[in-house]
Amino acid sequence: MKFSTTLLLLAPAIASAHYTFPSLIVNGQTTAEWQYVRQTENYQHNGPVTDVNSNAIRCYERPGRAQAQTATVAAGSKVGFVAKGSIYHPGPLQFYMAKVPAGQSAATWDGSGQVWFKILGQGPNFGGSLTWPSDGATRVEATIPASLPSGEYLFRVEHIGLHSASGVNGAQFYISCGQINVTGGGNGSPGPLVSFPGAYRPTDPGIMINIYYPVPTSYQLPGPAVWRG
Ligand SMILES: *[C@@H]1O[C@H](CO)[C@@H](O)[C@H](O)[C@H]1NC(C)=O
Ligand SMILES: [Cu+2]
Repeated sequence: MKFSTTLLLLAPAIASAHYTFPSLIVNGQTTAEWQYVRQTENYQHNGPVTDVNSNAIRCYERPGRAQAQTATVAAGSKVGFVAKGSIYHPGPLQFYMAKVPAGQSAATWDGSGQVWFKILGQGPNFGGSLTWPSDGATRVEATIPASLPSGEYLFRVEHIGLHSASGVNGAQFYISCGQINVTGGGNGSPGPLVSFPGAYRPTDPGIMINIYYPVPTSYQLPGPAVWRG
């Protein structure tokens, strides 16, 4: 990986600080680590996914992990994740969901296929150098759309560290999938639907980008438009 001298000077000491999303926050309560969240491969080293074409880009699950439980949440309520280590790197925060197919369960379904829709996408604030709403956050949350049909879902958080993203596979993806059972939902039709891997390309303008020089004046979130319910 090549870095420009300018980039290194502007962004010192950024390589080692990583983070995970181990706990779901339901009804304002922080739950135990990996209780409702599928344990990720990086649960000890905290390192990111960098290959958007790998299966790890979906839920970053650790092979052989213990099965997680499924949390009950009301449609229209907020569900969040603890960011352990805090969101140290600059970049966008996104939440996706996927409905568990009939006959399967959130506990065991693998989340494959064109099944994922986005419920939140947070880009930067412009003016001077870019700042991001999730900078330094220790918890992040999204509202489950009130019109979302009831049922079991995977609930995926994604933060993309863009501090060294000017080359292919330089962006750092921090990901977790929670297991939730939505109650009191509506008759909405979530979309557009995408697959993981598949939703992103390494060269997407929101993934391969130098955020330091020249400072961008616009930013395109990777993936589909947000479904607003
Ligand atoms: C999900 O909620 C429904 C409605 O309350 C319930 O019948 C079902 O057993 C729940 N499933 C899980 C896995 O919690
Ligand atoms: Cu890091």
